[in-house]
Amino acid sequence: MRTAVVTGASRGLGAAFARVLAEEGCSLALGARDVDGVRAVADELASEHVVEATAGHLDVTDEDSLIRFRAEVVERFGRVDIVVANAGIGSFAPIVATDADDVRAMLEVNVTGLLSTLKTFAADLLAAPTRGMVVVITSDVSARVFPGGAAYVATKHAARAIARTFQQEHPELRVCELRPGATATHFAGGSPDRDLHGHLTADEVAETLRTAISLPDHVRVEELVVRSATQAPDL
Ligand code: NJP
Repeated sequence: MRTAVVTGASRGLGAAFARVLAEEGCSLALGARDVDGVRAVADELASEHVVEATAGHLDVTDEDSLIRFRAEVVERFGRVDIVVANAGIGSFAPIVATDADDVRAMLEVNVTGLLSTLKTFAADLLAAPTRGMVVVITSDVSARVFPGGAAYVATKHAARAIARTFQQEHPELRVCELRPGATATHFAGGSPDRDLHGHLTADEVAETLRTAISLPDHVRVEELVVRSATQAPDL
């Protein structure tokens, strides 16, 4: 039974990815800063899908927090086969209205936090009995730009570069960049209950993860892009 780690699993896409992983029979190790929230997700999935699920405090901007979380996971399950690096934040403004604190916060979570997550779990993924897999949740904007998104877009371009570099540094692993379009979650002050025009649901995005984790070990799904059909196509 594979063990899957999901960062930022207390709600939104992270919780939806955890559901798909549970449905595919993975043991779950879920982390987020909202411990009550992430425990509720783990408890619900464990009872619904008869999988083992653990949840703990995790702040990806704090390397000690990652090290503690990783130690708990390894003690409980003894292996890590899949890491879904999902934790991320976003705030949006035209460049002339940029708030430096917002930029620093995004860089801390979306870039430094991602690097630290990969660093923390690299050895476990390389030692996994299956071919270790990393799924990096970037964005459909990881390879394009739009007005008002400069800082967030820059962090997701960086995340795409980090995912690709990690793959080159570890060709024995499978790195998948999952690029969601606008999705109805709490992201950037949004709401999962919003009118879905132009938005996907978190469950719709998470379905694409099922493909990547269900294919045999020798198949590497390198990139998944998913957008609402009502969103303008990327030309
Ligand atoms: O957002 P939200 P999503 N350490 O706000 C966690 C990308 N994306 O699910 O720590 C650890 O509902 C936070 O947990 P907590 C986006 O860039 C989204 O939509 O308890 N965890 C929560 O569980 C991001 O990478 C859209 O506050 C931290 C989760 O992250 C990913 O999808 C479009 C953390 C965020 O849940 C998931 O975002 C797109 C930290 N320091 C890309 N800081 C979209 N929704 O439209 C935050 O292109 N978290």
